[in-house]
Amino acid sequence: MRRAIELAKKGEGFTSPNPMVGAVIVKDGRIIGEGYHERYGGLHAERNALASVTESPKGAVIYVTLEPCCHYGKQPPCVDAILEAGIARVVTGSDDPNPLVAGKGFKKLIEHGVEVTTHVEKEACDALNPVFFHYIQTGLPYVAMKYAMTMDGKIAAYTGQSKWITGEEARAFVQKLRHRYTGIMAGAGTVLADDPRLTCRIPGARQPVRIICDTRLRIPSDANVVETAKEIPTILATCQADPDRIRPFEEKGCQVLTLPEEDGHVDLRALMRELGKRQIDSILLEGGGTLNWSALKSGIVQKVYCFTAPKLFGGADAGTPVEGRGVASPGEAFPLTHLKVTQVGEDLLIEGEVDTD
Ligand code: AOF
Ligand code: ZN
Repeated sequence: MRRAIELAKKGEGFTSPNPMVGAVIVKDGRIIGEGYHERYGGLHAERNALASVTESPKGAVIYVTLEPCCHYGKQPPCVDAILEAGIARVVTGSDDPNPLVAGKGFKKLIEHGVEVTTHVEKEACDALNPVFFHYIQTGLPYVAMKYAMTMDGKIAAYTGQSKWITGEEARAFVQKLRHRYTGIMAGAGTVLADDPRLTCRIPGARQPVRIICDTRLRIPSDANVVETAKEIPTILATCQADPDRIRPFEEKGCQVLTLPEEDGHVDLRALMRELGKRQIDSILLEGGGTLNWSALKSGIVQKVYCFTAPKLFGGADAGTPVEGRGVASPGEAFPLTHLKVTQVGEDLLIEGEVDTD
């Protein structure tokens, strides 16, 4: 199963909105086939593993990180392929919450006399697909808030300068995140201040869809994200409905979503529903303090990546990662769980999950 997990990871960034899945076929204690889900719409892990066998898989065991599917989607059911191959035993890690599968895969295998063992290395298998599990159950994107700050909690000096807070390795790690997440979201303030491209600069990587929250449509129509919208999709989320204001952006290839207003900003829950409908299953939120607060308060954030640089800026007016009004007392804090701390070059990365219950 650990080998199947390694294989699954090779699909990272290419399978969304479907899961990363790996499979290994074992006969008489030897691996006779391996496969993983390589890209969205392509063969499932199980069928790739069966296609690679070096000898007959009759009577063999298949280890799969996710419950095999039993429905016709872009691909025919894996359960049928497993039965046709004469596999004797199926060992799985995660259950599939997809309503089209959800236990029906196991049921069909058992009905046909296949031995089924579930929840092997379940935690490690589940850790492959938090995005898929969230998206398939809610229809909403999985949102991860990412920021880089100093040890005194500043995301810029008092002049607004922020290049650079973290070192090269941490910045390279962020590039990997941009490959992994389907969308990347920032606010108008970031576009006005830095005119970023918000692209992934790893060769051969997938480019995230860019989502800019701009309540009043303040960004200039010659901003980098607008000028390149024909090559890399750019979605502008705004409360502005005036067609004359929207037209220049649409002419340059941007998709403009006019949404209701909530507390003076774009209604982020409405935006998430629209993005979910467009198959955007995950978003890396690289916002400033205002957008980060709105996102947190509206309950759309699932995860936080906090890069902490070993330096101090000071300054009462220097920006911080989450601003807005904040909570009135420590008891009202947004708690984070499942903490993970790693050193990335000279910086620390603290990851946590937002407790949404
Ligand atoms: C995958 N890859 O390796 C496995 C999946 O439209 P389809 O036919 O590609 O089906 C997608 C569903 O199949 C997906 O939501 C999940 O429930 C199940 N398993 N999907 O893309 C795989 N094993
Ligand atoms: Zn399948």
